[in-house]
Amino acid sequence: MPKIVSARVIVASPGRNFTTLKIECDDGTTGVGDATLNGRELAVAAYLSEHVIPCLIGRDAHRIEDIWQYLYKGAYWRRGPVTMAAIAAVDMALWDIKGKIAGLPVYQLLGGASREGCMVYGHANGATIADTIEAALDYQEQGYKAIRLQCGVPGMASTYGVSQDRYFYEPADNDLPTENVWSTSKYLRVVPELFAAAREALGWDVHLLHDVHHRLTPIEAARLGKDLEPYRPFWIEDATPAEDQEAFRLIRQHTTTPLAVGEIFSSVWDCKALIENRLIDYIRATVLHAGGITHMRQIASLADLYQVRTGCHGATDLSPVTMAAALHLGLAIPNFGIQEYMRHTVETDAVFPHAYRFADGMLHPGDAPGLGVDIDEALAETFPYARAYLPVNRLEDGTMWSW
Ligand code: GCO
Ligand code: MG
Repeated sequence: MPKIVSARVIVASPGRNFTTLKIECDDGTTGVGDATLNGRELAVAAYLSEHVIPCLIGRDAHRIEDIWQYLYKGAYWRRGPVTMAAIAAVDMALWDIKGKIAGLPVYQLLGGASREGCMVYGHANGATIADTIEAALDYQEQGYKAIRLQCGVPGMASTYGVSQDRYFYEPADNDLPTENVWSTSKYLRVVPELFAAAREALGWDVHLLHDVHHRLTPIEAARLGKDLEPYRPFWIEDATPAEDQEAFRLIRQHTTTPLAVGEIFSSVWDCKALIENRLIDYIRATVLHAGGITHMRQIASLADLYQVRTGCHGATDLSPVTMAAALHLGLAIPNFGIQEYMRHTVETDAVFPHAYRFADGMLHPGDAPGLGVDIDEALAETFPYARAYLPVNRLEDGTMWSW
């Protein structure tokens, strides 16, 4: 058996902050896992170092399911983003180790490829509709089959999803939270105009997506879904905050626009009612924030029973380790839908050399044994952690709102 002899947490900021776990076995095999929780990176690092790593030493690295159950049930305090990101990092690292020992890419261990690659969506954004369309045309040119559209809202200084940089989007931008201002009525006017312009410019062969980022009430979300129907969006995402799961029934009653939810979910229990009641079409939970490959596979299996497909979160605050793990799972499961792909910076890619590659609008995890991704620890050390928060959001009268 490959015995776990050491594990360490690496917190580094190559372009943005990442928390990474590296596990080492007595035969010298190593595995990596991503434990990044945006704006709360050190909480997971401490959870791993203080409370998880001591329990791992001496265990058989092959017993992935048993270790998962040990960490989940053994903590007594179940679920939550910090706990589940920590368990996820261990889980990813153990799958990586198993694959390396077997000499197989992880997707082979999960049943083998069910498709040629994982369709991804790119991110087109701009201060104006015209800028966003220009960016979207660029993605179309590069072969993307699916594009997320976000644009600035006239009369508002900043909008979720709209970046300063043409290629890279990074909302965690300050060592104390930036304050944004939000107006639902201004926003609801601009999105249908954006989609109309996009269909005009891009045609009908490309999938178009949009992220509402938890900002609408159920009836406002129903209105947006209805207004976008003529443009056949692939989905609208996080239309209303998903703690209120019943709210999705109301949205459903009014629109056939597909609904995607779940990037902040931490376990199958967050997904269960939405899936079983057929209130959503795509589940966006990830291998990182929802307990690793082992648990995400369970979520996908439940979803498959109800014809719900995956559309896993893949923003830049999920490291290339998560992207690799998501692609192995996405390639293997029967009900893969789409994978978010927000490109990492050059610095991030250099610190995390990886085998996954983009071609024809799809990402493929590659055929390196294990996850096919590593961390260059010496290079990581040259990018020290610096506290960075996501913004907060207020209505125009100062009321706190969802960012
Ligand atoms: C997405 C997400 C991100 C999040 C970010 C928070 O759909 O990609 O909404 O942009 O805001 O991951 O850490
Ligand atoms: Mg989102």
